[in-house]
Amino acid sequence: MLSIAGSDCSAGAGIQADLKTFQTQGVYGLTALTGVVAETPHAVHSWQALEPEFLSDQLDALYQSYPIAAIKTGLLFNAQLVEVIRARLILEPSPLVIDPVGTASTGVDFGDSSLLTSITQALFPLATLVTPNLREAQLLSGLDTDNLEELALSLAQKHQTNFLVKGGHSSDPNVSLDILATPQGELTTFSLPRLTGTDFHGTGCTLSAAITAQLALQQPLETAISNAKAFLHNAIKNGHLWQSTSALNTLPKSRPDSISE
Ligand code: PXL
Repeated sequence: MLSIAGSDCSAGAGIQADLKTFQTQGVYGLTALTGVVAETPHAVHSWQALEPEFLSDQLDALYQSYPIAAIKTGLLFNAQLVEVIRARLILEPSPLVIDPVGTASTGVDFGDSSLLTSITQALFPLATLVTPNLREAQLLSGLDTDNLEELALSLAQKHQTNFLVKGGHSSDPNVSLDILATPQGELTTFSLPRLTGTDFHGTGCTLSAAITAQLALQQPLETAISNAKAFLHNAIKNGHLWQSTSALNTLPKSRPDSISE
């Protein structure tokens, strides 16, 4: 499977999170890089998008040599890079999970102002699933509500594809709630106890990568999401903590420096 995303040098989010997740899920991961971010979970220092031709070359090279079972997109930086991806996926469709990333967990905006619009117009029509967080869902729908069901239903109907609206940034202290809406108006709730204490960077990337891996393994969408959510829950529970710096732990077993027992 293939992740088209940016590099997070601290390896908690971005293409590094995707590759670790693919590996742990037991699928072979390919990567096409859109750009590079110099950052840690606490601070974004700088970033640079790659030239569109260079993304195109990576995709050409991969598509010439590998069968690609499923694709995930992450940080895409600008409309030109989005166009390169659209041109390729129109020629060679496959299950596509879009994580509409525009902002780091620190709140820094990576993309230019046209990024979300171009992802919406160019890629949503090709998507199997879109996974916005609460803020992204509000921006995409134009609705000023915290109601996850309303946001998911509105987006799924508007774009005629499946939307998983993630409640990670919502206010409920006890549960972590994500809502799936289909274009037919069906709703499914995914709920696990919320783990508190450490705010991990890269949870969105890890969840969408795990869903994509599960789809590549031929799981139906709802099973793919609930398996992926359980995987993320464990990665948080077994997370690493080094003084004030933390990271998800997607390794299958917890390590001695994990924050859980
Ligand atoms: O978590 C969103 C994200 C995605 N991709 C890259 C990132 C980040 C957050 O910082 O750096 C490359």
